[in-house]
This record gives sequence, structure tokens and C-alpha cells, in this order.
Amino acid sequence: MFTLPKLNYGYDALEPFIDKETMEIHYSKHHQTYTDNFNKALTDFPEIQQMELVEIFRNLNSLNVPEATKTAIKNHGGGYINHKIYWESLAPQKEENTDLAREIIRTFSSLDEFKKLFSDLALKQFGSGWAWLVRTPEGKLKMYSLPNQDSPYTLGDTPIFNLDVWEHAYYLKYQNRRAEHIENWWNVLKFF
Ligand code: MN3
Repeated sequence: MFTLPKLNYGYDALEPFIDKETMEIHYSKHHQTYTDNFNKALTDFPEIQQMELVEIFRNLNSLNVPEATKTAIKNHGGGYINHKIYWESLAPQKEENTDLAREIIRTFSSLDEFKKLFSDLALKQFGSGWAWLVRTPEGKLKMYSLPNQDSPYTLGDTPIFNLDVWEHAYYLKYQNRRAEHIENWWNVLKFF
């Protein structure tokens, strides 16, 4: 069974950029519900429960399960793994001089240019979804947004970090101001 991953910082650690109440509800309610429903979807499929989490999503389209179960894994399991990546990408204190920052500058010409492009993707994702920085099978950095709880693993890519633009990620503090949520989120992304 999959369990709610441990959070490495307190609910208030990302204040004022991500508020305590949003963190608590996002983690203990939303992520817990994805976790519970993911496990529920796998109840009758012990062979999938035994798989590595990442392998489930890399092989989602070829899993030997009914279509409804595949959809439940994609949605609830997607919510499970996507939030796991999200919490791991955030920190109250930034890591300095990371290899990733250097690679982003090589690929996108500057951190500012990268941030502008990434923010724009996140802002323009229609409805619920995520913005992603991923590594392609060829080893290149790439960014895109995906709807709902779709996983880059299913597209063959490996996620590096993501930004949640579901309303539940920001509505309590920012209401409809998604752009402000995105701008403030950069302050708590741990990599640079
Ligand atoms: Mn979320």
C-alpha cells in the first residue's frame, strides 16, 4: 500500500509565499485523499501494488487492468505521485549553486528567461493541471504543462520539479490570482 509521503518541513515553513492553512489542507486532506483513492483503485491488483511507483506510471498505458482502473490510477495515483514531487521540490531554504541552475542557464539562456517561460506555461494551463520541468529520454531539459493529474512519466519523461496550478493549491490565499501564486512560488522552489 502507498502511504502519504513525509513532509520535510512544517505547514508554516513556506510562509508568507504559501500559507500554513493551504499547506495543511493541501497535504493532509487533498494528498491524503489521492493516496486513499489510489490504494482503493489497486485493491484487486496485488501485482501492481508490488510495482515501483515510477514504473506504474511509465507503463500506465500497457497495464493489464480494466479501463476504469487505468483511469483511476491515472487520476488518483497521478495525484499521489505529482504531489510527492511537489513537496520534494519545495523548501524554506534554497540550495545554492546547483547543477540544475547551471544547466537551465545553458539551455534557456538565463534563469530569468526560464522563469518567464515557465510562469507563462503555468498561467496559461486552462483549468486544473501542473507545469513541469522534465528530462527527456535524450537527457535534455524540457518544460510543458499537463492537465489534471497526468504524469510526465507516462510520456516517457522524468520529472525534475512541478508547479501545482489546481485552485486548491492557492485559492485560500490568492483566490483567482494565479499569476501572483506563481510569482511567489519561485521563492520556495528549492533549486535556485
Ligand atoms: Mn494539489
